[in-house]
Amino acid sequence: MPREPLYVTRPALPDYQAFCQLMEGVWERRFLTNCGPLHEELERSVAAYLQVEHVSLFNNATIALMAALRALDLEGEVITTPFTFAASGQALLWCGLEPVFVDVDPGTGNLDPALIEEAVTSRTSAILPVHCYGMPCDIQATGDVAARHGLRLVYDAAQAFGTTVQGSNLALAGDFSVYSFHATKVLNTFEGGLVVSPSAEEKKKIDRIRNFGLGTDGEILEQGLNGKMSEASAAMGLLQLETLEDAIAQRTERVQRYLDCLEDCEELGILKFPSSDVRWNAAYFPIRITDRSKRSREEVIEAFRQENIFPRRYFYPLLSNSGVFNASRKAGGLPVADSLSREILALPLYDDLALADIESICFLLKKFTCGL
Ligand code: T4K
Repeated sequence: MPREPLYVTRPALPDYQAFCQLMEGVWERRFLTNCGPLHEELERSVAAYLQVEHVSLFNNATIALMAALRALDLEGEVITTPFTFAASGQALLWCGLEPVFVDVDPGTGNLDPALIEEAVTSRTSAILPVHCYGMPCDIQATGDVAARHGLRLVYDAAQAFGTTVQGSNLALAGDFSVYSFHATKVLNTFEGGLVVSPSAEEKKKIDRIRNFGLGTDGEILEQGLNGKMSEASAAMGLLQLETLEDAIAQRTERVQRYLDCLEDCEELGILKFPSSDVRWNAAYFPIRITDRSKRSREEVIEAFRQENIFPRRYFYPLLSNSGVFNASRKAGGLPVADSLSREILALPLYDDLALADIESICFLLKKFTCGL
C-alpha cells in the first residue's frame, strides 16, 4: 500500500519564498483586489501566452461562464454536453437558459457536431461545448454548425489551458472561451478563471459584468456580478505561468507511462488521445472500465480505496440524469454519454506524481480488471 494517499490530482505549487516576495508588494501597496498591479500583469502575461489580445481574469470559471453567457444576451435553448462537470450546466441555469443535452463522441467525450445540428430548433440560441479532459472539440465542424444556424458559441475550456491546435487558436474559437484556474487544474490561481474575448469591445462588456455592471463613473449600466480575481490569486498565476510548459511536459511523460503500462489490458478502454496536430495539456488520464472487466467500476474504486488510491468518476452522474436538469431536453437519447459515464475512471495524474506510483496503480488496475 502506498504510504501517502494518491489523489486524482494534486495542485502544482510554486516556490514559497517567491510567492512571499510577491505578497510583500501586496502588503506594501495594500491593494488586495479590484484589478491591482499583479492582476494587470497576469492579464497581460496570459494574453501573451495564449497569443490573444483580449482576456479577462475571473475569480472562478463558473462565474466566468455566466458572464460570457450574459454578455451575449441569450435566451431559450442552449445545446450542450451532458458529459461534463456540473458547472457547465449550472452556469446555463443561473443565466435562465434551457440546456439541451446532445450525445458525445465515444473516442473523445466531446460533443458530436452532427448531433448538435440535428438538435437545433427555432428556440436554440447558442452552443456550449466543453473541451473534455482538455482535449479539443472539433472546432471547425462546430463553428460551421453555429454559422449555418446563426447560433452563438461559448466554449467551456475550463480543463484546456495549455492545449494548442496547430493552425487554429483554441482560445479564439467561438464567441468566447472560458478557462479555469482552479486548484485542480494544470495552472492554478487557488481559484480562478478567464474569459477570452474576440475584441476590445467584448472585453469591455465582460469586464463590466465582472464588476457589478458598473460604468467608469460608478453608474449601473447592466446586470453584473462580482467576478474579480484577487492579487493573491494573480501572484500564484504569475509564478505558475513560468513553469507551465515544464508541468505539461511532466504530465505528458506520465500519460505515456500509463499508456505503456496498460497496453496489454484489453478489458480497459483507452480514450482517443489527440493526434500530432494537437499539443494536449494532459489534464486528466481517464480510462474506461468496460463490461469485459473482472470487476465493475464501483468495485475497482473500492479496491483502490483500500490501497489508499483515489481515482474519480469524471464525469458521473451525467448532467441529464440529475434532478436539477429534469426539465432539460435530451436530444435523441444519449447512449454514448451514458456508457462513458458508467465506465469512466480518471486515474491520478499530476506533474510530480512518481513514475513508480503510476506503475503500482497500473499493476493494481490490471489485477482488478484483467486478472494480469
Ligand atoms: N467547466 C468544467 C468542464 C469544469 O471541469 C469545471 C471545474 C468548471 C467548468 C468550473 O470551473 P471552476 O468554477 O471550478 O473554476 C473539481 C474542481 O473543484 C472543479 O474546478 C473541476 N472542474 C472539477 C472537474 O473537479 P471536485 O469536487 O472533484 O474537487 P475535489 O475537491 O474533490 O478535488 C479532487 C481531488 O483533488 C481531491 O481528492 C484532492 C485533490 N485536491 C483538491 C483540492 C481542491 C488537492 O490535492 N488540493 C486541493 O486544493 O471538483
